[in-house]
Amino acid sequence: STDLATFHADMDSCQSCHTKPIKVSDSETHENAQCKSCHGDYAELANDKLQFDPHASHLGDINCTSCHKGHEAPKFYCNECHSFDQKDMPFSDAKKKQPWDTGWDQDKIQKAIAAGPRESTGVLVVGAGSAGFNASLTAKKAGADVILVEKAPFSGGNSMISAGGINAVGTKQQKDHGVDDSVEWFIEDAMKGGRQHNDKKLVTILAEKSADGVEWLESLGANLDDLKRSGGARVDRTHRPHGGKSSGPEIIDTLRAATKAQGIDTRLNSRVVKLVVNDDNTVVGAVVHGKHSGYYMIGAKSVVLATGGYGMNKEMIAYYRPTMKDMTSSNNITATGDGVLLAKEIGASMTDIDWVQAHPTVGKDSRILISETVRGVGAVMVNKDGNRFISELTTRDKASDAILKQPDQFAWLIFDNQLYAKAKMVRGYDHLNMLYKGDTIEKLAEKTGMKAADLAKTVSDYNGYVATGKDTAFGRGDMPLNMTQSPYYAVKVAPGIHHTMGGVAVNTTASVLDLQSKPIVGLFAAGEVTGGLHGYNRLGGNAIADTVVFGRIAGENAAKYALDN
Ligand code: MEZ
Repeated sequence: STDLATFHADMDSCQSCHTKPIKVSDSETHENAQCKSCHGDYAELANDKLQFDPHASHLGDINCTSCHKGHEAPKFYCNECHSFDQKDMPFSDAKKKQPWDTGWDQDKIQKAIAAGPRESTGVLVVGAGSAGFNASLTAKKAGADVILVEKAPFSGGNSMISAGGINAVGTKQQKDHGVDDSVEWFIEDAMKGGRQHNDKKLVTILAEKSADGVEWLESLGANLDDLKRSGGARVDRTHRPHGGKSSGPEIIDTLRAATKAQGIDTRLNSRVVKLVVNDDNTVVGAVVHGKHSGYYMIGAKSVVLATGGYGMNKEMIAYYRPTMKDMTSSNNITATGDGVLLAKEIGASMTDIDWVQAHPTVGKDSRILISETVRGVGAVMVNKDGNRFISELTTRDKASDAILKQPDQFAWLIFDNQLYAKAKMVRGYDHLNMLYKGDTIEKLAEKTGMKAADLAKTVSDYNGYVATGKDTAFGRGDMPLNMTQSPYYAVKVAPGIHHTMGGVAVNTTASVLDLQSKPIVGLFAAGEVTGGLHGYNRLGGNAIADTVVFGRIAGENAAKYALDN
């Protein structure tokens, strides 16, 4: 046999990968270190002979054992969104089951509770995406002991695959770019985008603390120098890494490294399966299922839920938002709503739980998000005939609704070579064979099936609006590029599930509320698992801002509670 384990054992016994005696931690830390010590890190493994380099991907620096399995066939994580084994259509659907989609052994959970805590900590953070990392780092800085657990074999959550950036007002970047903005405008834009259903107190905190959030990420080493406009924002306030890099891996790699540098006990392959409460419903810990360690209880003074949304939980989507049950999802496979289910079980209240955002531009029949950045940088959106039908910079709910009213319910994003040169992520879509290309507008129409005369008129009209600075057809506010430089490109898009706005009810201290709107003592939450901040529709760039601002607030208050009790 040539499986990885046999191959390595033949070379140098089981100790090629394992300690002696063999003791595998849930994070497979020793094994991953062994992989890198022999094979080098991802930068060293980069192989420019491959069209796609899985070791230099937009996932950042994830564990080797996320894909490579010693004793079984590899499971390539990239194939959760792409299908690199298929030539024609390199996309997967969103319906696959993951190991954590199975039921849990209630007997073993009860036994773990009866046995009492196997260990104790001040703060237990559940979910290692941006909110969880920010909560952990802040709690640790405040002096609390922290354990961070993540069910997946890699950290990063949905934030890791986010592409757009983080919204903030009053930053140095806005000053340097001469952007006039205010906290009031930020609040008004978010409230308008959320159809005035947002919790204004939460929105105000987000706006007021957003610049501090960007500075904090920069202090940890993230680059967020670039600025762009997102849908529903009146000015450029979405902060991104310079050079067109996706913001998710930049932020997550930074947070992951900071967490490691702080020595925070981070456990992968470790799923929280139950919150444990005492007789007065105070949270006193959680039962964890570890891949190698089985069921055990961690006693904790406070718990922070940072488990993300439920955009990849088909049953929850079908239950809460039946009209979207057959839609694809741009989400990471980890977004299965665990926190909502865990909190509900102990009596937490939910806010706007049935509000789910469809992102208007997910690659048609794929799981690949065509970032709002592409429109922000200048792409134009047309229907199957080649006609515009809405401002490209409107909010996502409106854009998605408008696409679904077009013939065949899809749209094209069109752009020229100027945009291709400017927005690095577009080259990624090209590598994935998602782009149609024509040397002239007529050729592009021919390739895509659009009506040549309609498309030519659309482009000519649009170039006129760019020249006068006024879009008299649909009132688009910002038109950074005209469409004059060959070749021309198009990518086919349709709405897909992107963000679950609803979730556990929280107050301004990130405490989870019960059905009487009283804090559940010892329980905090931050990020997409919560509801209220975004109302009925989130603005692009406000999710990462949420995870940073409220992740930090949750971490601070969870630490304070842990240290005081
Ligand atoms: O915040 C987001 O969801 C975002 C900016 C997404 C995107 O289109 O890139």
